Formats: sequence, C-alpha cells, structure tokens
Amino acid sequence: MTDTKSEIILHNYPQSPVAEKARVAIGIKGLAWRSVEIPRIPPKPMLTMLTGGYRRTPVMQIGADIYCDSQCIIRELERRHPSPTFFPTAESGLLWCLSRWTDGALFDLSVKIVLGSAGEALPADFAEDRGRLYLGPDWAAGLRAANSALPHLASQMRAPLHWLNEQLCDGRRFISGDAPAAIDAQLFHVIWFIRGRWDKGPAFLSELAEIERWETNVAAIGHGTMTDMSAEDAIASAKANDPLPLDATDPLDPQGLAPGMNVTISPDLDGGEQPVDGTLVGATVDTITVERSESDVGTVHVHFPRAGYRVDVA
Ligand SMILES: N[C@@H](CCC(=O)N[C@@H](CS)C(=O)NCC(=O)O)C(=O)O
Repeated sequence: MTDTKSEIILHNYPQSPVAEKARVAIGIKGLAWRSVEIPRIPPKPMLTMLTGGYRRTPVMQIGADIYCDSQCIIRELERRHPSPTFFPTAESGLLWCLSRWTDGALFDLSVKIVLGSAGEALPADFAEDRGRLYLGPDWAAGLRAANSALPHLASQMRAPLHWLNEQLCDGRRFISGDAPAAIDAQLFHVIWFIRGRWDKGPAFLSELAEIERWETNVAAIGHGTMTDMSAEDAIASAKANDPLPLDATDPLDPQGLAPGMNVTISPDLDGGEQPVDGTLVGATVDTITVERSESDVGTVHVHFPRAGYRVDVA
C-alpha cells in the first residue's frame, strides 16, 4: 500500500465558498492534494464517520487526523508546510483577527444576500438545510427578511469592500503586500461567492476596480495539484494510519480542559448541528482535539478551532 500518512485530503464540493478558501490556501502553498467530493446536503455518512458528526464543508484529513473548519485547516497547513508562509508580513496576529471578520460577519452577510436574493428559486431541501444552518430556527422568516432587506444588506457589504479597495490602491498584488497571505484566501471566498451566486454580484463588484484586479491575482494562484479520491479510500487512509502524537495541555485553560476529559464540541451558534463528542487529547489557546474510535475508521483525532466553537465537559 502507498504511504498515505502525509497525504492532504480535502472533503469538499466544487460550489462551496468555504472550500474555495481552503483550495486557494493550498494553492498558496503549492501543494498536491486529494479531493473527496461530499454531498451538498446531509446525510453525509462517509464524512461524519470521520468527523464524529461535524457536517460542514470543508474538512481536511491527513491520515488519521481530521481538521474541521477552515481556520483549523489553515493553521495546520502552516504548521506542516511553513514555506511559503501564510503570514509574509510581521502582522500575523492582526491578520488572524481580520479573518474572524471575513469568516464571520462578512461571510454571514454574503450568505444572507445570496440566499435572500435567490428567494423562491432555492430548491426546498436546500433552503431548509441552509436556512436552518445560517438563519436559525425561524429560518423561513429569516429568508423573507433577507429578501426584503437586500438594498440594506448590499450597503453593509459595500462600505468595507470600499475600504479594502482603498487598501489595494497602491498597486500591491495582495492584501498585505506583494506576496499572498492566508487573508487573501479568507477574503477571496466571500467575493467569489457573491460574484458567482448573487445575480447582481458582478454589477455590484464592478465599481471596485482594485478588488477586481486583486481577484485576478488570487485566481491566478490556482489550487495546487488536485487528484480525485473516493470516500472509501479516505476512510481506508484513516484506518491505516495512527493520529499524530499530541502534547498540548494548557495549565491556564479558562475551562480547565485536560487530557482524558469527555467533551462535546459544537459551533458557537445555533445552526441545529450535531455536536461531536470524544476524549480530549489536546487543548491549546487556539485548537481543541478529541480522540474517537469507530470500527470502520479506527482511532482518529478530530481537531477544531477554539475561537468560534463551544466545548462542554460531559
Ligand atoms: N466556520 C466554518 C464554516 C463552514 C461552512 O459554513 N461551510 C458551508 C459551505 S460553504 C457549509 O458547511 N454548508 C453546509 C454544507 O456544506 O453542508 C469554516 O470556516 O470552515
């Protein structure tokens, strides 16, 4: 059997903007990777077998290590493949903070614009799934509210995009200078989404000449070298490999998290998602890792970001 222990596997589907963020990030590093195409709507049994229930897109797998959420994926890519760096300036802290906005408020706004503008054209099962995920239990009212507030939502998107357009006015190729950074992928996915999936997106973006120039530069980075993989082969890779050993404890952890505790992890918002449970094997300021064992996948370590996720001790 070929050595699969360091092969990068991305569980994703082509239309997913957050997966596009991860694909561009892999492109910045110039890496080879395997793509497992997952369903757009649950059930996703082959994915949740690996993650323990997490259903969002994308998920990165390397052997028996499963990285949930693009924040975790970017951090791990930087750790394993430090060159070229995702942080080419001396501002990594600021850029991580900025990414909380691109991935949080800005992405949420783009989702409201895209779902709200699609209105009745959204297939019922997709509207129900994404409505509940992004707009909460009263998602049908949320979709109607987004639809009637489109001009307002567009104005909320327009102001910060003008600031970013201004940032690019000195001719720099990327957000933080001439070398691409993680923040380029983290912003690009939102622009890619509104350009591709909002009928008024291209017209809306057309006044932002510097952003359009930057988009061309980011698109030219590409996605690294991708080859397809089946979900069965990804599961076989998890089973054939051991998770990386971890030594990640933090005596100052505000929740007192320590190895051996049984915990559940869920996104810190009401998306109606299934929490993931497992035995804690690592908790740092920015990552939490649980160990899980199942007959089909063997023992895996499932990693989540701390920022944006809730950890409950069982
Ligand atoms: N915070 C997550 C957000 C992921 C997310 O919301 N992804 C969307 C796809 S773009 C999703 O999961 N949609 C539902 C699905 O694919 O089942 C991350 O950064 O990875």
